[in-house]
Amino acid sequence: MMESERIAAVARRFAFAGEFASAERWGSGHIQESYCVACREGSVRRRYLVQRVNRAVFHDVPALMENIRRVTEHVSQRVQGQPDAERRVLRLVATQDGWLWHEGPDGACWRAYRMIERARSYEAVESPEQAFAAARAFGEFQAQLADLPPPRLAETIPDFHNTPKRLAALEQAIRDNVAGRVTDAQAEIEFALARRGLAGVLVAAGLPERIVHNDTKLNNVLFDEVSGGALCVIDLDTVMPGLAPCDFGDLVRTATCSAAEDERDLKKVAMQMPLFEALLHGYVSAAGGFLTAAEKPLLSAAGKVITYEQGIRFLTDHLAGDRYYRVERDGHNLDRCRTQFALLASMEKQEAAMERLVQAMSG
Ligand code: GN1
Ligand code: MG
Repeated sequence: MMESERIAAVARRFAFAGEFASAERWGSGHIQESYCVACREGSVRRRYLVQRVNRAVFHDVPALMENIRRVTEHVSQRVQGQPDAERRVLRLVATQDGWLWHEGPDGACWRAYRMIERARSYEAVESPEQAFAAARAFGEFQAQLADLPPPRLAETIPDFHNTPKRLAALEQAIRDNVAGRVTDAQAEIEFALARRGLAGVLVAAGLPERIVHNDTKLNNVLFDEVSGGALCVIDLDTVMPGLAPCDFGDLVRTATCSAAEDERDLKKVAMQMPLFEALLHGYVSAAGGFLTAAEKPLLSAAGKVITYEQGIRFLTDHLAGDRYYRVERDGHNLDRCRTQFALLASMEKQEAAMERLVQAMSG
């Protein structure tokens, strides 16, 4: 079956308004497979985001979808009454039979969201104002979920930001050397192992558990195409119990650097202090009210830890033969790892300045 026919068949299972018109590949995620589906009803055209859930990564689809249902319904109540409320949260669309996902005959699981129109995301940050807005959006998201009623959300990927376990997985991948790539990645392996001390900085700090997003890449914020303001955060697959500084750290990783995550020219990779400052102020403007005295000081180290962890994850996947992240070229995960480690080295050089900003803000 042609891809478009396959997506059309999936789309027809969902309670979309109108007739299927077209489908195209969408977005730049490394894990899920996304399509933009357009439907037509008379002269009205509506678009939906249809995603195939990667079951190799998300083992418990019912638990994943129940998390997302609870989170989106809760945030939707919280934004009610705000201008443009329907564009401030993702909303699932159920199947014709009322299910939150559709399982195809081939075992593939699909889900659908309403498309948030006149909105876009960015792969690289364009201004301090944008960094501020992205960080504020993730801080607001944490604040909106602070009073989510029990039960505890499911852990869709256990130990997701458990950096010591990520390090242990790297060490295992080095021992297994299944793809025979260890020799060529020696420099990166040494870089990683020389910084083992970073792994425990967040997880061993005794921080409170909160509901966090866990994948706060800059490209997981939607901005209004006209005003440029942040509308909402997307990619809710890893929203689960976790640590607030991890969310801030992943923002620092992705929004202080204007080079792409897989940039091969490492000279372009640097942590830019004005962007760090904008992120810090944006995040604290929304989250400052609930962050504790244990969490706040860790905002200076969070970027380093998460950048380190992400470098380790890319390196591990490279050594394992590219089984987790989607790759588009040979050595893609190694390139991504190098970018992370170059960014981490840049953060190490600017550590004292980052600490000063955080102290000034907490004091
Ligand atoms: C993956 O799917 P995407 O691109 O939003 C990954 C994140 C990584 C990120 C690195 C479930 O996110 O944890 O930080 O790639 N998501 C999962 O770009 O592993
Ligand atoms: Mg994403």
